[in-house]
Amino acid sequence: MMRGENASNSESYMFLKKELPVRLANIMKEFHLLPENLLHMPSVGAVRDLYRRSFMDLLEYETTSPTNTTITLEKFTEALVKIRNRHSDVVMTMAQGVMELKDAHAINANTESNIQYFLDRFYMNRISIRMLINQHTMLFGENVNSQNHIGSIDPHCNVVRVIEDAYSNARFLCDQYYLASPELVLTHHNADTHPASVVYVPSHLYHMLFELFKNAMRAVVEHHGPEADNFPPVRVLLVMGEEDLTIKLSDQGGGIPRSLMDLLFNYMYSTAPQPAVSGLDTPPLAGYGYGLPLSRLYARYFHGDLQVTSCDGYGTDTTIYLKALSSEANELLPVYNKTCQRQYSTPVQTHDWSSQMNSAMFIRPFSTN
Ligand code: W6P
Repeated sequence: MMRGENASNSESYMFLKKELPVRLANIMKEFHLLPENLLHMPSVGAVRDLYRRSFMDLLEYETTSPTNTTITLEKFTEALVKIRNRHSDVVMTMAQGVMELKDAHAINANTESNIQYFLDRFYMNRISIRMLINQHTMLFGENVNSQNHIGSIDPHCNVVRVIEDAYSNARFLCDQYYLASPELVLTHHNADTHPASVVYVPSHLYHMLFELFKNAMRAVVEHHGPEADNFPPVRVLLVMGEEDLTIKLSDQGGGIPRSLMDLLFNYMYSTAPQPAVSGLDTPPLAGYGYGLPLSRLYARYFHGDLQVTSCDGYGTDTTIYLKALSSEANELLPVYNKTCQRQYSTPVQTHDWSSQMNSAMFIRPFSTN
C-alpha cells in the first residue's frame, strides 16, 4: 500500500483474517499463566468460551474462503459485528470472575500481582482488537462514514471540544446526584500558535476525560459538602508541546494520601462492578471501579500515559499525556513471550529496607548499664 493511501476492503480483510486470530490466540495462551484458582471461576470460563468461539468464527476465513469475493467480504464484516457484540460485556464478566475468586479464596500478594499484570494485558489486547474491528466495520460496513473521520480516527481531533463535552456530561451526573457541581476553568496555553489538535480516537479521549472529571467533581463536592455555597473549580491546563500534548486536571477535592495511591489502578481493590443502570442508592459517579486503570490503558495504547499526583488534605492532579505527533502514536501491544511468562513466575519483591528503628531511639539513647 502506498503512503497516504487508505487500504481497500479486501486489503483490510486479508490483514484482519490473519491478525485478529493471532491477537485472540495470544491472550488465550496467556490465560494459562493465571493462577489455577482464577481459571476455575465460572465467569472466567465464560469469557474464555467467547474467545474460543470468536477464534473459530475467524478461522473459517482462513480455511474455506480463499477468495475475497464481494459475498465473502460482506460475510466477514458481519462476522466482525457479531464478534464485537459477543464481547461487549467482557470487562464486567472478568471483573465478576475476580470477585468470585475473592469470595472463594484468600489471595496472596503474588496472586494479586499476577492478576493485575494479566488484566492490564487482557484489557489492552481487547482495546486493540476492538479498534481493528471498529476501523473495518466503520470503513467498509453499511453506515457510510460521515464527517472527515477515518473510521473512528479523527485526523483533526479538537481536544478542547472533547474536554468541554466530557466536562458537561460529567457535570450533568454530578448535578443530578448532588444538586451541585464545580465549574470548569480551562487554560489552553499558546492556543493561537500551538492549537491542540491531534490525530486521535475522540471516543478514547472522551472516555479518559469523562472518568477523570467524574472523580474530580465527586471529590470536590464531597470534600466541601454538597451544601457549600460555592466550590473551587476543576482547572484544566492544556498544552501542545513539541513531543507531548498534555492535559492536566487539578481539583481541590481534599487529595489522596500517598498510602492509597497504588490502589487507584488496582483491579482487585476496585469496587464490585455495579449495574449499568444506577439505582437511587448507587452514586452515578462511581462507575465500574475499573475506570482509572482502563483509562490509563487507553492513554498508553497510542504511547501516551495517565498519571495521578496528589497533595493529601488539598487536592489531586491527573495528567493525560498524548503523543503530539501521529508518527509516534502507533499501537502499544502486549506480546506473549518468555519475558511475559517469567513475569508470572517471578514472586513480588519483598522489602529490603527496614523501618524498625523508631524515633524514640533517637531521643532516648540505649542504656549502657
Ligand atoms: C480525587 C481522587 C481522584 C481520582 C482521579 C481523578 C481525580 C481525583 N480526585 O480526589
